[in-house]
Amino acid sequence: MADYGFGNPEIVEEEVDILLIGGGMACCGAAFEIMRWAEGTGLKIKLVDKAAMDRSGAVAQGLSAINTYVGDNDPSDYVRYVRNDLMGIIREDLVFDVGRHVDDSVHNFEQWGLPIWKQPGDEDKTLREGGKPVRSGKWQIMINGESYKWIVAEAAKKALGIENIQERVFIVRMINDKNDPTRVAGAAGFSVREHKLYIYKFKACLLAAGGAVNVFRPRSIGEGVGRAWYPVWNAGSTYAMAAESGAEMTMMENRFVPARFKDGYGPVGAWFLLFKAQVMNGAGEDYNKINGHLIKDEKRFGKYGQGIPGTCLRNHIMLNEMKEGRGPIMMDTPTAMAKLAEKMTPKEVKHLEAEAWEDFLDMTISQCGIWAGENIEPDKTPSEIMPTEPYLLGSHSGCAGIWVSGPTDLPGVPKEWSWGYNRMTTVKGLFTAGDGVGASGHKFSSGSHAEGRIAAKAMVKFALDNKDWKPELARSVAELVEEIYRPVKTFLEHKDYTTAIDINPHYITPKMLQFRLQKLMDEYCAGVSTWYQTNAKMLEMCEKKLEMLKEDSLKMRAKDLHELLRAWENYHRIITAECHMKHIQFREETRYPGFYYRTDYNFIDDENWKCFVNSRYDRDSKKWELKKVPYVQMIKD
Ligand code: SFD
Ligand code: AMP
Repeated sequence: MADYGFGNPEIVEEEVDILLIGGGMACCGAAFEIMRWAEGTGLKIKLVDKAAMDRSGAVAQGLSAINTYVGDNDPSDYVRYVRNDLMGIIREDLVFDVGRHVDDSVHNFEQWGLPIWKQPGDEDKTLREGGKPVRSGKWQIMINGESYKWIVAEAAKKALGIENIQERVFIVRMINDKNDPTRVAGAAGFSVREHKLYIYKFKACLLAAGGAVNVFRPRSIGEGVGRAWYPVWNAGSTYAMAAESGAEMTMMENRFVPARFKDGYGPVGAWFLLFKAQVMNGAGEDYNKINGHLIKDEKRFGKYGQGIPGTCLRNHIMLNEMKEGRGPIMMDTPTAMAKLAEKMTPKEVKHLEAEAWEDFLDMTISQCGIWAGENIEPDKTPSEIMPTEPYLLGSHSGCAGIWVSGPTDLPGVPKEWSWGYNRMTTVKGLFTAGDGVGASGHKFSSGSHAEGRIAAKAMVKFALDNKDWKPELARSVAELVEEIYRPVKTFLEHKDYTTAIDINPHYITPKMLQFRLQKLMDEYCAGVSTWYQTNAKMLEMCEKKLEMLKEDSLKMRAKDLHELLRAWENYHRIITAECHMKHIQFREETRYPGFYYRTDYNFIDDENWKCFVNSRYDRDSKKWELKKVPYVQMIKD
């Protein structure tokens, strides 16, 4: 074996029955649930997270709201809300399944110590005991959530056992079975702290490594780079590894472009829903009132602009204002706070001011940094709002992801949507949840946790049904080491060619490659610099440039473990980006105005495109196949 400079990595091989990949909301849900079904079966279960579970994933900084709590509402209504927000195309079986299970996760969070705001008089009652939460919206409830992830991770660790958890191992490759290429049998990754390569064999795994961030050029520059809304350490691993192992992807054309407090990326939900703040254009006008009619244009937006506008359509109205030169868009925080304060005592007003800060201190601390740095007091000065760069995700207000098997007990669902094990992908033994599951957005933190639990139960069944099956890896250890350490080898072979370590004709640094990916996605695949617009010709250019980038990515260098991590994150981003681009290219309409526009088909075309778009990647030929899959409505309007 080649010598990688800091010696060959130590190889750690381990066989388990079930591997949970990721330590975020979905995997914490799975870890908590799985022991209830695996108890006494002798199944060996392990969780690997790239980071430390207490603060890993999207909930790292905490959250201020739980965006999915059904409570007194009806799960069918939840389906209607998600369908409306995601422009008519969702897997209603999956969404309903989340809706009927999500509250139990929320009740558990409270039991484990998460403070949930209650209505006056109900402060001492838990939700389970019938305590009424403070709702910011119909589906959202307010929490004091700085320690949300700690609390959820603690319960997961306790249930699974600390000895079954491996932190700081970055999984980079799924490995199919030697005898059955339609089946997954293992995963490989490396420690981001030690010089060790891990190879796991298993019967089933939950691939729930979050969504994809930093695929597009971010608005942040210079020292601000690294500030994004969604978690920068989720680099598309879920989508790329699933696609490379042959899993069918769905709705990867979808993305989420959140309107956020500019530069700090502070979420707007609490301000819109709880504080009832209005946004205005640069002239101080309520542009939603003046120009809200734009989305009523039936020729362009069909029936979708007639009711409550979905998230992308709200963006559309905002983008119009900016493009017409009527920016900046401002959130009128002073008026909202003054209105709320009208009926408050001075003490209550002080509390309200504290809440305004705490909303961000609990979830997006950098927003407080911006306020402090720019002398903004939200009760006195409005704050600028702007749509961010695109993110790919399946759990928040987007629905990119993997095509999975659904529950079997719901009426009106096509038989072919369920192939035995809930949340299993089209690859045998490969399950997913949270951001991984496509066509089923608006799960948020709570729904992702619940979905992890749903998958856990099905995985135990799968592992027991396959008790005597032995995984055999299609790839040898030597091949895997060679592939995974390629960036290190490239560096060592060529590092002495020049005197400047970062400049070398034989290699490219992961940082530079990332800039290149982001630039081309931004400029050709509907990023911020083209106002989220693209067309067939631009996509053709994008495709060519991505192909070349893919070739050049084999020349990424890694001078240390940190760069090896960065290099592999980029591989995952590139496959994810390619999938996103292919889907946008295939769908010849503009299904999500405000998230992206196909300017050559700048309208919603229900007649031809009210359907899922699914794709499959062939790792050997490096080709994608795309197809339409009929949408089926399960819940009546
Ligand atoms: O304010 C590997 N989210 C919100 N949800 C809510 O319920 N309320 C809110 O208030 C929400 N808002 C919000 C949210 C997220 C963020 C970043 C902000 C604000 C600033 C969304 C939820 O957080 C989100 O839906 C869930 O967390 C999704 O769960 P999941 O499990 O799909 O992803 P994860 O939690 O990010 O975990 C991913 C894990 O994978 C690990 N990982 N491990 C091994 N190998 C690899 N290759 C890996 N790659 C990643 C990560 O370390 C992590 O553990 S608001 O905007 O609306
Ligand atoms: P956000 O903070 O933007 O991530 O949103 C949090 C929650 O509030 C999500 O469930 C959003 O769909 C919802 N939300 C945010 N802004 C609005 C709005 N203007 N109208 C209705 N719902 C919103």
